[in-house]
This record gives sequence, structure tokens and C-alpha cells, in this order.
Amino acid sequence: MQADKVITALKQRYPNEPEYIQAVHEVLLSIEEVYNAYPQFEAANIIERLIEPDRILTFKVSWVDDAGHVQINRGYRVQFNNAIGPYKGGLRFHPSVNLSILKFLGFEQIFKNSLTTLAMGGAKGGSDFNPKGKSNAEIMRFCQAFMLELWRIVGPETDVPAGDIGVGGREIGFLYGMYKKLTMEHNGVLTGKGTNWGGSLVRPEATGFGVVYFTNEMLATIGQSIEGKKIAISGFGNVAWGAVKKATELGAKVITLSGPDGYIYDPEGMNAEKIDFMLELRASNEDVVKPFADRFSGAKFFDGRHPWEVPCDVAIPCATQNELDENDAKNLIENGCKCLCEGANMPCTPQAIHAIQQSKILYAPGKAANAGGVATSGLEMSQNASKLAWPANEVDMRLRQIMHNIHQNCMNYGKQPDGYTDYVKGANIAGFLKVANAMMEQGVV
Ligand code: NDP
Ligand code: 2IT
Repeated sequence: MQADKVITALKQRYPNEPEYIQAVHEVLLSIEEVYNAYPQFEAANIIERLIEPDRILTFKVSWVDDAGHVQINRGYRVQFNNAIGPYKGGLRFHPSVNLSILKFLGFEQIFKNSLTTLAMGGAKGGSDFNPKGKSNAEIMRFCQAFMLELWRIVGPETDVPAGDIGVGGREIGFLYGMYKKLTMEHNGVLTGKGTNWGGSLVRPEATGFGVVYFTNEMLATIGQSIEGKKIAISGFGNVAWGAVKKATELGAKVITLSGPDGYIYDPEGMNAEKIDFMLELRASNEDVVKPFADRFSGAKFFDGRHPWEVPCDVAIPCATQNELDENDAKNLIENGCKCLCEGANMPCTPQAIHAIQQSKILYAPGKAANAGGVATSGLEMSQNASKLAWPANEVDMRLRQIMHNIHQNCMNYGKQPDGYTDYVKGANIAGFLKVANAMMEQGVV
């Protein structure tokens, strides 16, 4: 396999899918050498089979808004690969959602889920529905209309969706209610459920907690820990919230948050009251982080800017894809940042990653560092299948162990001759080998 040739052909086939091409490119470049060491993979055309989703369902979602107007959105589910377990991955509701974004997310999910060591294949779905400014009743009607189509192709042993941007506990509840109504079954078809009806404790916090556990593992390789570190975080959603909570608990000082409107710099760092306020901001459905600075006098708001210009020891982007570019990376490098750990999926541009890795700063890609969310979804699936509910400390202990193992796996496959760990290579190779071997054993299907 020659990565560049595959990418050129892919660009011709999908000229309007830049995010998908970006995600595939990164994986192919880093696995090329290992892949070519196993001629049986090429003979079975594993790469061609892996980069094409098994199937994509696109559908119309019609719903009625509070003013009585009929609204139409596009809904999707990309079932990418189920070699190691049922299709698994979140649903994203955001106006920017299109097939390129969902294919990039579904593709990344294959390797991420493989890294968790749990039995989950890769998928992603969502809609260009914009939840911002919608009433609770509108959100419910939209979720119900979305599930009226989706229910046909999901199931606890088939495809298990969960949350992502714009989809949290409330949306999972509404989606589940309609699924239950249509199928008359109460099962583990979705994860991130309410804890009264099958949801796992620690799932809401799990992605952010896992990112912080992973950051600590990375820092340990240079004899340091997160305690006392200044941390810049972007976003103020589910992942950012969990990361701020755990980092603060472990004695780090989180000095930034951000929204699409700009960023907050708070030199005093976060505390319990501020972390609770993040939840209020989210619940307000307004999509702005500025009110944080109005509420807490030590905090300043920087309109339309990225938090990466603030000097920090550790950077944890938790908002969205390609939010951290080469300029941001240069700012981080100049300001002495030691570690960049991705909470979001593909938040760094390829140029940013190149600059960070060149300067030998510790860098972990989202598919390794944010795998704690889907791993805990996997633990929710286990609890549902056994009709048991585990205590929070058991879930957290397993999450911690899984993040430790992923880190170890990245080191095993990513250690470079000069001692620097290339976590991108490590994560991609480790994730890929397991899926590729499973595909080989299952024949051409
Ligand atoms: P949320 O919807 O809870 O939060 C995402 C937040 O980031 C929103 O506030 C969003 O605002 C904001 N945001 C979007 N674009 C920007 C931007 N350009 N600058 C600053 N803020 C922005 O989503 P999650 O926290 O769940 O997801 C965040 C990231 O983490 C995504 O990349 C997601 O794929 C990833 N992830 C999520 C997991 C989960 O379990 N939820 C697991 C693993 C990864 P707005 O909506 O207005 O744009
Ligand atoms: O990107 C992700 O890993 C998620 N949004 C979580 C997916 C899941 O199935 O829990």
C-alpha cells in the first residue's frame, strides 16, 4: 500500500469530503510501514475495505416547531466497521453536520473503539439540526422524529448510538423513549442513558476524566504529574466539563474555557462553583461562554479569540475538529507548553500536529486520549447485558485501567529511536492491527 496513492484516489472519489480525507490520511501515513510488513493484508485488500463504510443511512427528519411550522432536517447513520463488535459511536446534532464530518468521526471511531479493548465496532451519526435556542418540547419532537427512522437499523447487538456534540442525557432520553415505544423493548440500544433506567454511573464525566487520566500518564513519562500544572482547556460542553472537574480535583489549575464566541481567562483557576456554572451555561442553550466573565470577577473574556495564546503547561482542546491551527501550536510552543492532549475529535490541524511533534512536546490524538467516553459506554453495555449496575468506584477503576492500557499500547507501538513517543503512530497501529486481524479471520464480507 502506498498511502499517497490511496489518498489521491480517495480525493477523486470524494472531492467534497475534506475532514474524512484528513482523518484517513493521518491513519494511512502512520500505519503504512507496519501494513506493508504483512503482505496478507494487501492480498485481502484490507485498506480499501476499511476506508469505505459498510453502509450509510440518510433520511429526512420532519418535525413541527413551537410556532406550528413544519421543519425539515437531514439525518444520518454511518455504520463503518463491525469486525470486533456491534457498530458503536455517538450522534452529533449541529448545523455543520454533513457526510464528510460523520465519515471522519466514524472512521476514527473504529480505531478508538479497538484501543479500548472492548467489543465495539465503529459508527457515527447525527443531523444538521441546530439545538441552540430550541425549547425542550422542540428538542423532544425532533429526537422522536429522528428515532422514527433510526430505530430500523439500531439494536443492542447491532448498532449502539450515544451522545456527541449537541446530544447529551436529555436527548438520549427522548431518543430512547421513542425507540422503546416502537419496539416494545427495554434494552441497551443507546448508551449515556439516565441512571434510573440503565445508564452507567460516571458515563457523563467519563470522556473528560479519561482525558485527564491519559494526560497524567503522558506526564509521568517525563517524571511529572498534572498536580500544580496550569491547564488551558477549550470548549465548555460535556467533555470540557469532565476534564475541568477531574483536573481541578487532582490539583491542577484550569485557566481557560471557550465557546464559539471567544475564550475566558481565569488566572485563579476553576473551583466547584465555577464548574457548576459551566453546567448552567450549557443548560441555557445559548451557546456563549461570555456570561462566565460577567459572573466571576477574576475572569476575563476575549472576544473571538482562541485560548491557546495564554501561557500554559498543558493544553486540552475539548470543542471541535480543526479548532487548533499551526499559529495556535506555535503560540503553545513559544509559551513553554509541555503536553497537548486531545479531548475533542481531531481538534488539531495536520500542520499544528506537525509543529507540536517537531518540537518534541508530548502530544496525544483524540482517538487514544478521549476513548474513555466510549469505553465507559462499553461498560454500560456490559452492565445492561448482565442486568447489573456497578457502583461509581468500580466504573471509575475500570476506566482508569483502560486509559492506562491504551497509553501503554501507544508506547509499545509508538516509541521512536530517540525516545520520543509518537502517540499518533502508536494509537493508529495498535488500533488498526486488531481490526485488520479480525477482518482477516472473518473472510471477505
Ligand atoms: P458538547 O455539545 O457538550 O460541547 C461542545 C462544545 O464546544 C459546545 O459548547 C460547542 O458550541 C463548542 N464549540 C463548538 N465549536 C467551537 C469552537 N469553534 N470554539 C469553541 N467552542 C466550540 O459536545 P461534547 O463535549 O460532547 O463534544 C466535544 C468534542 O469532544 C467533540 O469533538 C466530540 O466529538 C468529542 N467527544 C465527545 C465525547 C462524548 O462522549 N460526548 C467522547 C469523545 C469525544 P456549539 O455547539 O455552539 O458550536
Ligand atoms: O467520539 C466519541 O467517542 C463519542 N462521542 C462517544 C461515543 C459513544 O458511543 O459513547
